[in-house]
Amino acid sequence: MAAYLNTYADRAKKQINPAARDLLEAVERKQSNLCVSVDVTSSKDFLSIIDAVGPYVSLIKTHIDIIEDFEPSLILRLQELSAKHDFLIFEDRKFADIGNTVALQYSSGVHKIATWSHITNAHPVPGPSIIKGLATVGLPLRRGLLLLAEMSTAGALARGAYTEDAVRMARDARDFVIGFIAQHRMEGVGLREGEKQDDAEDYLILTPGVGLDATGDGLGQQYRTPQEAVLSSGSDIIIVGRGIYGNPGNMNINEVQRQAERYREAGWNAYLQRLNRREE
Ligand code: S5P
Repeated sequence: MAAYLNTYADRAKKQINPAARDLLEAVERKQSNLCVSVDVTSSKDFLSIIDAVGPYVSLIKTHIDIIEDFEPSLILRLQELSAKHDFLIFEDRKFADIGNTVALQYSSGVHKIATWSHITNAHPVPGPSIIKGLATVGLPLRRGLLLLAEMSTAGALARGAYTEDAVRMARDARDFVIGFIAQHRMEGVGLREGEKQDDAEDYLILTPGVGLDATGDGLGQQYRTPQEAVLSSGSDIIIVGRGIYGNPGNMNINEVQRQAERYREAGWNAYLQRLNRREE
């Protein structure tokens, strides 16, 4: 049986990367495979959304560079909320440059991402050196990296041979690469000639493009339901943004909380169904 079909708790025990282990433990503790993507531009909205959805998530995803009134103290507030609600932090930086540059972007500048973000992600487009560069900064801090193996947008170029190469790059860097941003599982993908799938391989699949009420956003985004992502495609964590907070200009925080609860339940039920199906 593929390792990903085990419970989150069992899978946590077998992870060699501390961020992957901590994430799976938080998922199990909170009974939540929901990651909320907080794509808003004011610190106030950012913190109020996170405080509202905090009880229902195991992971908060940020785009810290879109905050217009960013100050380093925002990171302290974010860390306080992470401790208060028991979630990990994922800065969705999508690094895509040469090893030396990404190491600087990860460690330095005003945001100093590596100092506070447990997990970050990178496009595999530059080749294995991007992982090497990020690992020089992230590994000593016990961080984990996700590779973008696929994207949720219409016409995405990350498919076929590109996706296969991304998985091979991950297999060559098991200590740091904890999984993929993807729409499907990656077991059996990108095997080299004569190579057999390792049954113990257990990458985390984090899936954006999840929504219960919309099928797209008019700008290329494509949504599937939590059920489709977790049960049909084997995703481990659903990433939901606007499905939860709608239009930030016109936000009712009680409704944001209600939606987070709704998505948590949908994601968790799909996971329970996946476990049950395994026993049938
Ligand atoms: O393929 C992808 C990869 C990512 S990380 N498609 C995505 O949508 N994302 C991110 O997920 C995107 O940058 C955004 O922050 C979030 C989806 O937001 P939503 O509002 O469409 O749910």
